[in-house]
Amino acid sequence: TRAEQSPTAADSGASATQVFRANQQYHVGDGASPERVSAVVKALLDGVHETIRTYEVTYSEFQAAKQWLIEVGEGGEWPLFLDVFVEHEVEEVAAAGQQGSKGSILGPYYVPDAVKLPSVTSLPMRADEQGRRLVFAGQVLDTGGAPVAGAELDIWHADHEGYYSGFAPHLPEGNLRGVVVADDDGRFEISTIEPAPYQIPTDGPTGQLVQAAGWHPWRPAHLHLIVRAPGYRPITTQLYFAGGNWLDNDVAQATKPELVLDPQPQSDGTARQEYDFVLEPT
Ligand code: MBD
Ligand code: FE
Repeated sequence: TRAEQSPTAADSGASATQVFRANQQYHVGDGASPERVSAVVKALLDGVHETIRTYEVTYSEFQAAKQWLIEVGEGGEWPLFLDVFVEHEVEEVAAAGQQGSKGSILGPYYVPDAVKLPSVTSLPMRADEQGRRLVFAGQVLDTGGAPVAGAELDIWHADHEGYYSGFAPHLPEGNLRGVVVADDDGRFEISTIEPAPYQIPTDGPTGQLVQAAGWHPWRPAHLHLIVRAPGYRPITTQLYFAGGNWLDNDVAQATKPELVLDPQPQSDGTARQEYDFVLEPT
């Protein structure tokens, strides 16, 4: 059961922080003038000050908040916390004016350099991988309707218990992750399993905050994808499942109506979903 083999928050937090550090080249102050740093940080602090006045925040609450912030860092949960509670807004701002398929947030559990796979393929999975079989097939097109030959679909998702390989120690490396290379017509057909909803670990500071506030810790089941090809803006997105739990109250507020799949049961016991992606030239 989940409780018996549940990876700790510290396990996934440490891995998420390590992966972020290994893959990001950003540094404090990058890309921003002093005027912009000042304006943005001042607005943020004004919000904090306003909240303190409005709610007459006490010294003990202030010190508890300080303690919590220290624990988020020590537990490696900044990628988790920020991607759950903040990234959706950054994505919405970035998406304004973009053409092509809808995007969504990246989240903390992307691992680059997954195994490359042919256009008709299965994702790497355990021999006894649980979950309904899903065949996800379609075509990558450009905004003019032309196929994008050789487009890459970098796909990753949680398993039947909501755990991600690379962040839960009991899962094999690379499980349910792959870079699928579309054929000359931009077509692909990916066999995998349907993931379960994702729960923020309850034993870490982010989970403790969620609990203390009486919120729920769930994201609806989802597939993650980055669809990319040279000369096009990569699309980072997530796809959800019609009728699934938490679809209408994702803790990360990252669902969009265009991103909901409804796989249809087939005679061979799999469920099949067709979905095309549209890339915008850069
Ligand atoms: C996830 O699986 C996820 O996709 C996001 C955005 C945040 C936390 C966990
Ligand atoms: Fe996810």
